[in-house]
Amino acid sequence: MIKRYRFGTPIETGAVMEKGEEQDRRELFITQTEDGFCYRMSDAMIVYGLGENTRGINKRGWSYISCCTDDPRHSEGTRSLYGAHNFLLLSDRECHTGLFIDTPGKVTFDVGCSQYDLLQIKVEDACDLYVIVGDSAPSVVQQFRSLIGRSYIPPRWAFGYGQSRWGYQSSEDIREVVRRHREQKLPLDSVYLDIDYMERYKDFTINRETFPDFEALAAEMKKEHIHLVPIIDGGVKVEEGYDVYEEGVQEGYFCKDEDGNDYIVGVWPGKCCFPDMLNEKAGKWFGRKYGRLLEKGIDGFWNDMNEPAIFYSQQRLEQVFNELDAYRNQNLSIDSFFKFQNLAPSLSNNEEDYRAFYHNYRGQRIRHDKVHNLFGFYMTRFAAEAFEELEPQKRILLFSRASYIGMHRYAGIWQGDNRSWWSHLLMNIKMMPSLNMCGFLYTGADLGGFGEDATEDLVIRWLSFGIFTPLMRNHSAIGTRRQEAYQFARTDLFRNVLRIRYRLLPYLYSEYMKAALNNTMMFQPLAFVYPEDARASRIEDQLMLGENIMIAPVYEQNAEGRVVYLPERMKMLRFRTDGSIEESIWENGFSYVDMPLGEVCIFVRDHYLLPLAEGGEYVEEVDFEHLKLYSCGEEVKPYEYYTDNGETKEYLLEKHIRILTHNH
Ligand code: MIG
Repeated sequence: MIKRYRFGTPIETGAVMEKGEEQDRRELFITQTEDGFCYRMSDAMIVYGLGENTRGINKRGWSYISCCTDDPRHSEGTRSLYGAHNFLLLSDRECHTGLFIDTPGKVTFDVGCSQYDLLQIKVEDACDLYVIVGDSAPSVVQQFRSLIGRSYIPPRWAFGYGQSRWGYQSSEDIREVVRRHREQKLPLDSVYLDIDYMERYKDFTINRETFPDFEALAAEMKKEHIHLVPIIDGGVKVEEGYDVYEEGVQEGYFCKDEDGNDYIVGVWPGKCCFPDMLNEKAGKWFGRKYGRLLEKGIDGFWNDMNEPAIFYSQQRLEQVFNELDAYRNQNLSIDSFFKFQNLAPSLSNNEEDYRAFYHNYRGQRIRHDKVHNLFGFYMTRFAAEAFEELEPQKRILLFSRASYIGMHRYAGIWQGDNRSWWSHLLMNIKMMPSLNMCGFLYTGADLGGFGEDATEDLVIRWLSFGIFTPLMRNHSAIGTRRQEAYQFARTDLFRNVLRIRYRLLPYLYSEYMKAALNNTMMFQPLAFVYPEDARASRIEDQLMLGENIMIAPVYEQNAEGRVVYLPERMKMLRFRTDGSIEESIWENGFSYVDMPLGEVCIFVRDHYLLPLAEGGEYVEEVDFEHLKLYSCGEEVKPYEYYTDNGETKEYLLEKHIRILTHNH
């Protein structure tokens, strides 16, 4: 049951499909405070949700701020990442309640941080509050998901392995990446083009000096079953003669400052303007520009810097220069030194700058901070709507860095600038169910870590988890140690891990499609499947993946295995490095399981089965028809196997589901 309560007159976000009738606020079970809501949590209550965020699956004990932020330090202390996902699920034995705060501005969730038993929510602007009651946690999620609409469905090739790096400078660099994967028999389906492919970081341009043969390259790659996936940035370079800039100026498509002038910020290309992504006309115009790359044979994109990230605003830059100058002849002491030192960093993503420009949204001038969390959403939405127009029959890969709930219908997200740290591998694991609750199914983190130097063992372990995430992309920052699968000594271990992904593809794709079409989760906390098991409800480093299996990744350096909690007896499939699979039965309880580097262990639930393919070096090579079934127990639940052509948009469940029961 879903009820909507209204507080003030909120700005439309586009998050939900149908708002439903407004309810009487006096019936609300949580307390309304001066600036939000307050609720006393029972000791046993677990608070799930909040999508893209740091910390645990259980969000208790910390406070989070929904405010899309480009912050490359994802630490325990971080309160905001790139997405704003205002959904919580309060769950204990007696009740399961979902809360969705629909408002495009800032929201603070203090989940027992200030006071351990209080959930305190601060909302800056008007909002709709949706309260969802169900008889189990999954049922609340399913209702919420039906409220916000069906999740994005990518083309099937996008479930293949992708290689990315900021710093692939030329067509030759791209060819080399592909060649080395193919030579080493490391499966691969896509190579990402970071900002280096553009002419001086200008959206929708190609650097013809370094990518003279861009179209031919795309065609050649396609023959090798490789898709090129270029990046698009949120800011448009200010440059005379650059048509996107000039059209934007002429048509008034850019965000304006207080006085109605185009608002100028510094981002990648230096000075930029922000297209008014919230404005219908401007958004459509920007969206259609993606067509330029579609025409060149591109069928996938990633949208970056759309929080939107600001390195500096022109106004503040001048101020800071002046202030810096004032310190020049001072004796910098404890009072002044730190102020001085903070001046330059205060330039980036400064809150004041977000209050200094305006959108024209649904005919109204609205200050940016009031709708901040919608910028990346609408940039992505207009791109997706343009694809719908330009290529109505075809699925196009699209994912974004910034997001708000509602964007999940149009695209996926990646989890931003993590680092090559073991703790970030664990964070990646914990974030998956939270994201799924909020509708984001097509998602994954930069495998191997984006910032800092990766080590071989970290990349192998991270890939060993990444083989389960729908978006499986190895990405890293310029200047860091190279971390492609062929860069390390033990290529055979990488090959083994990547091959497992391709063997799992029929199951992963099937589970993805069912999750999208039934509004269910692909990654669930153990508690969702074993609600009666108190131990299971506290396990955060193992996940249920689809209906049939459990995973328990290794996320610590030099570990040779780990303790696994089995809520019931299961069959473990050990994928050995020689390609064979060893099967063993494990009883319920805690067990130590050996998991040497390069081996992967998957737990099949009792009375369930796991279908596996032979594998392949790219998705198209995988045989989705002839599968080998591995089952736990004699009598297994028939498996509802979803397959389709992976390209077009007829998704009907009835048509594409087949029942698998035993090997033929
Ligand atoms: O300020 O395009 O998160 O994936 O490689 C950095 C360069 C800008 C941030 C993205 C990252 C990408 C990088 N971008």
